[in-house]
Amino acid sequence: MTRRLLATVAVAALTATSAFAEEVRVYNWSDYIDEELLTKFEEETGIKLIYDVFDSNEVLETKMLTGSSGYDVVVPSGTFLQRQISAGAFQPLDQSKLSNAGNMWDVIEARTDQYDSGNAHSINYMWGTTGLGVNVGKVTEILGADAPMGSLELVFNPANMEKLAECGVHFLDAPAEMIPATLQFLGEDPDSHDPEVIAKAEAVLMGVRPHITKFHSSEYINALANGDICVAFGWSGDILQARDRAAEAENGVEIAYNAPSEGALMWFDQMAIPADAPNPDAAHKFLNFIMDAQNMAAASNYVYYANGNKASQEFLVEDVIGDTAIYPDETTLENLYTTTPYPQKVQRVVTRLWTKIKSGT
Ligand code: N2P
Repeated sequence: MTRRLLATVAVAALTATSAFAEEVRVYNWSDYIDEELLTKFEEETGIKLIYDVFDSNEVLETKMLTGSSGYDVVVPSGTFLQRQISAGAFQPLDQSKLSNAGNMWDVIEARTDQYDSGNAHSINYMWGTTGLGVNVGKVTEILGADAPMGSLELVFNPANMEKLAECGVHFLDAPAEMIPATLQFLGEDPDSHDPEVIAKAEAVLMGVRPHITKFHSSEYINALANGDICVAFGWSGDILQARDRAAEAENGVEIAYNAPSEGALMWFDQMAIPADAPNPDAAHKFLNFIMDAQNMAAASNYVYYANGNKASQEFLVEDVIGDTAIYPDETTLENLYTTTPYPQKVQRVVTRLWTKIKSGT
């Protein structure tokens, strides 16, 4: 028996008898970690880890603003984090408990500082872009060899979408990302907070609405990999995971991720500790475990997202650190935009618009 297997058995025995002295509850995005890390954390700390997943910032935000979520660590994206910090939802981190803080990457910290001043409440877990997942074979078959696979035209031009409906298209159920992308397509400021500008997204989205198979923020990984859909507007690493799942299945499906040539959203997912976390001490231990260079590299190598940990980079496989869809070069970076949180009043406009788009009426 290998050492790892022995340790796993030992942890299983501990779990069975509930012999853990304490527990920590983590709420993270789905398909966002190498699960071996969860066992490793329990082995190293003796703390029982309860790990739940979500696929929507809005769902997490409702829990954070209501309070008493019961979670010790959660992972909102930067814009949502900022709004939740203002609402008092998070506690400042105790830096004395984060001995691995020196591993973090100043370039990313400089960017996340705009959402969490001084990075006082959060650490960057992963970051990435939002764009186009395509089944190269099917899309070529349907739209021809000059299909705009790297352009927003693919999903916002009804002429294309009408044809693609035949093989299936998923959109993220994420208004704070889909509306900016629509505005970018129109040549407007994707970060506009002007209700009149935001309203312009409606006609575009309604125009393609009849051809959207589903609004969902995690099913598209398997749907793309199995060939059940041919296009997804989704998150970079998720689409790269779909690419790998298809390759592993040897089902002849070729998936590619393209950040739209018009510009793509760059987002940052931040680990933070709720103000009312039941076990903030264990939460810091979890954060510090994640901030370990090898642990963070293992996570990125598994999920194909870039991370905010400079020291992890020497442990990243070439498929990750060498892929500009994951670690963008200067030219790719120039084509990425960021957003800022909608004020409450504007948020209501966005929520109303999105409900209307989803219902299609
Ligand atoms: C992981 C999705 C994380 C990216 N499945 C969205 N912030």
